[in-house]
Amino acid sequence: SKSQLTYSARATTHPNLLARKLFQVAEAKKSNVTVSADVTTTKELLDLADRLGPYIAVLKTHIDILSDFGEATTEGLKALAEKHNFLIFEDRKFVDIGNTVQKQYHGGTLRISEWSHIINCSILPGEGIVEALAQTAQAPDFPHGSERGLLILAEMTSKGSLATGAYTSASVDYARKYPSFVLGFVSTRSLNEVESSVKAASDEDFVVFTTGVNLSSKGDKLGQQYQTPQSAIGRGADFIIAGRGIYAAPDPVEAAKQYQQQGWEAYLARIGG
Ligand code: 6AU
Repeated sequence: SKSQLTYSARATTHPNLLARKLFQVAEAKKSNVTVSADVTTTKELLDLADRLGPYIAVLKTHIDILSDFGEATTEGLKALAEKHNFLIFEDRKFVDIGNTVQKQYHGGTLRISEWSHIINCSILPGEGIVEALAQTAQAPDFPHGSERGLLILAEMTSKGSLATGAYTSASVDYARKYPSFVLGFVSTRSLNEVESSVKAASDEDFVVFTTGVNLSSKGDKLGQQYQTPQSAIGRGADFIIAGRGIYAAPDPVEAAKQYQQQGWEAYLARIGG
């Protein structure tokens, strides 16, 4: 497993170009925090991105919950990602046949492929969804090819999640089959021990994003289940995702700094620093 290595070591050797960038950003900013900016207007989203930008590695959006999505949203996000050196992760959770997800990802109302570095999908439809999204992002005429990557939603944090067992192990299989596009997983732990029918490449280094991270709550009334930054990183997370723990805190900037510090200390402890 590569989880004992520093982010900068992983940045130099990683087979995936966007993963290299992600690790470089984390190292430069000393942050493994992804903020889940689940607000519902462009103004709130861009305000949060600008205020929290210095303390985060990734900004995660649910772009379809905005009541006023438009050109100003995506232009604003792109400019702030440049200004603060963070990556954008649209949490669209694609889950359909290949022909449909290609149209949802590229073009359409949301034009996700134009502005989002990272996307995620469920593998419920089978391998074809990964193949279809990779085909779009890696087409010869697609302009941002080296800056696009996919996280496979291999597990979920909600109570009673069905993303377990054979589903999780197929997630690992597909990640291994499309290593130039799949960055890694959204999962609650490292998946190194999960059995897979596909052999691991010698330079394999999937990136683990763990969500459901919150310092002040154990869960919500709709089945969300939380853990702390320390526990997530102890279980193998490389990046921690926090939503309400940060944006709904009395002072979101202070909260972002606190998650940044705790996430970084847990990472340093893991690499033996
Ligand atoms: O910290 P919260 O509970 O306010 O927000 C958690 C965020 C939300 C969810 O849509 C998302 O993380 N999420 C995901 C993702 C990122 O794919 C998977 C999952 O299993 N649980 C989860 O909460 O934006």
